[in-house]
Amino acid sequence: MSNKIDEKTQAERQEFYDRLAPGNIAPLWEVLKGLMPREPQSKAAPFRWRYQDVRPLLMESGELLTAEEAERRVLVLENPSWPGQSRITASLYAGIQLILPGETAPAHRHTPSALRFVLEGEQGFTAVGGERTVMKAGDFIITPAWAWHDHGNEGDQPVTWMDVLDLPMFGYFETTFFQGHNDLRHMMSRPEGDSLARFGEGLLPMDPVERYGQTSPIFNYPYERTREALLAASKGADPDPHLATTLRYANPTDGGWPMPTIATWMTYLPAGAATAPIRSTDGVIVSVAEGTGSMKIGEEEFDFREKDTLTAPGWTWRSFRATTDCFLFHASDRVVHEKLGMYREERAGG
Ligand code: 1HN
Repeated sequence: MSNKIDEKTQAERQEFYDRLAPGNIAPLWEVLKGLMPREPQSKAAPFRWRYQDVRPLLMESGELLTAEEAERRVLVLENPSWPGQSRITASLYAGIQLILPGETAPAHRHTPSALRFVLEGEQGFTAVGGERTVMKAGDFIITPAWAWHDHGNEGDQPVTWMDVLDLPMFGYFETTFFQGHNDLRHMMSRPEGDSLARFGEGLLPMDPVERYGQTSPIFNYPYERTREALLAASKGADPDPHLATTLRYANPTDGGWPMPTIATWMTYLPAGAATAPIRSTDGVIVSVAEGTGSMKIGEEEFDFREKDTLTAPGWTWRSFRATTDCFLFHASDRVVHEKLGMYREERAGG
């Protein structure tokens, strides 16, 4: 189709379109290029939230209302491109949650899944589907879809963590269900550590156990173990140019990702090291478990330190540079891209 059209033709076409619109009909050829770009053009913006900026605001919110009043006292990390939409990437929600000493975030359940990446505190706990786990900095904890859960703090220091939920996905599909529990805390049916003992030791129960469908039966992947594994793995092989030493979290029953909608992995990058640029279709969230350094996202460079959160849009080059030893937790919707045949990545240089 020629791009040069005269005014008369344009007017004729417009007149035609105007007659289509009232019947909720539209010409594809006017929108085709927008529907089918040559490659993904994420509307998301790259961004970094410094924990030193977020923390004082979070503590201030702790003086304004209780965890119980708030249901969940969270400051949402909003992608600059989507104010008010509770999205950090196109398909994921993230926020920073605070539980003060003695508080409880009341029991409820919902069809979206959640992960917690713990930032601060030693004596916070989360209870999921009848089992409790202590929350320690760097732990990756899962709340499966439709599992009852509540959180508490039995120490004398604040407890904080990053929440990531697949809420925008559920919003898109219009499939969100939510239910409050009658009690502040739901009933425990297993001792602490039960899941890790049964599923997290390279052993599995003899009879298959269907606990949470497509979600890993391990619901706390402790940082201590992840960190140790990464350090040991870094000694056994040269770092990958793009991934350095990266291990992905896994569901021990099938080897797949631990959650049906959110992929998670951790990268170890020693002081002075850097990675070559990589881009992938998934928009990525990074939480800095340890270390200082910088992340280049597209043309922008963000320095970071411990507990900062960063986000990189899909199909945007990203790379790291470590000033001190870095442990970088990642979360994205890559698992969904893989299942739906949408996942692509590209690696440069190296
Ligand atoms: C939620 O249930 C939690 O359980 C955290 O801690 C954040 C954000 C939106 C909707 C539900 C939680 C949430 C949430």
